[in-house]
Amino acid sequence: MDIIYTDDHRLRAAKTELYGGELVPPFECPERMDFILEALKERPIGSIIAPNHYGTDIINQVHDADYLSFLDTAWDEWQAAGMKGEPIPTVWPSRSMPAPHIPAFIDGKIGYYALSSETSIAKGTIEAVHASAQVALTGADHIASGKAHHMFSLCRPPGHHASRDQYGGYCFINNAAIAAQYMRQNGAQKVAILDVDFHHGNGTQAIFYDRDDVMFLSLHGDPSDAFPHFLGYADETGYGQGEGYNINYPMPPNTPYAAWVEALDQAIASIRAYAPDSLIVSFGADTYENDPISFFKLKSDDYFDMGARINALGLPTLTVMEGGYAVKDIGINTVNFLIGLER
Ligand code: Q9C
Ligand code: ZN
Repeated sequence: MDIIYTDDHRLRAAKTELYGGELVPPFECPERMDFILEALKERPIGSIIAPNHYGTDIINQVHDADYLSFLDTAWDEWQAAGMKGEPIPTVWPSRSMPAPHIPAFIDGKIGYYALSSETSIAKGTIEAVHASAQVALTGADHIASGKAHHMFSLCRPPGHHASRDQYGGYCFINNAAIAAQYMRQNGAQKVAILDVDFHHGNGTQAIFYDRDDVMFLSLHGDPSDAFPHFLGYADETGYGQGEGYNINYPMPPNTPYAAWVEALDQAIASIRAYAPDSLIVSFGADTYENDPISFFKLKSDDYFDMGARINALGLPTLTVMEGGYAVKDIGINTVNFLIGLER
């Protein structure tokens, strides 16, 4: 399996994340990629290739134009307003302000376009975000064109929390969603997205909620106890045409692989019944027992089995990197998954 990767992710090097009432170094850091690259060097599974450039057409089909131009200028506008730290939202259009105008001043705009406050924007963020999107599109192209049966898009920053017009949870452009949209435009009638990151893929769910041509399935920490808290419950099953094509598997704190894999097998059975032309796996290594911000109890060897079960579907499969923060083990666990996928 070949890997799409670019060093341009390093342009995203924010200094701060709002965590536990303090500004700390971001969990979503460039070193994450170094550990994965190191593990891929020790156990090579294919070539590491640079992304192609597909422009912004597909990105514009998934995200709103005003949101994308906000991302383009947020850092500059924040600087111009004389702010000292990195852009972090402090105000939102809350339930009691239900029909918001889009404010002109950057403080208000940030609150409008952010779904959470831990993710600071920094100089270079937007460049890295667009590079990550091209990494996803390149992987989608290899699958859609039939050039490859498996591809790994080593995206950073991740994408699954980003909705049509909101960023947060370390995500800005939804890489898995644009990959799915690319596949739909290039021969696939039906695409399934299986999200195995610890966190619910709220952005991906929202983007495809009313569609039956892209099925979304997510295994994640129960949102009652885990980020993003306000989406990812089992009763969210799709809307309109999309009814029945969204499936959530929330699981409680300390879930071990033995319980997690029962949900995976159910998800796999639903994907098989849907019979998509291709599969996208939103892969996060944050289900790991030692992940610093998550609460499942998966062990390193479990990732081989996870990959092998997904491979048994026999579908052309693009794996897109999402989260995973136990930096020293994220490489081992990610490569274990990829090796499992080819078993
Ligand atoms: N107390 C991804 O894995 N904050 N994003 C968690 C925990 C946000 C995770 C706070 C976590 C976002 C792509
Ligand atoms: Zn995650």
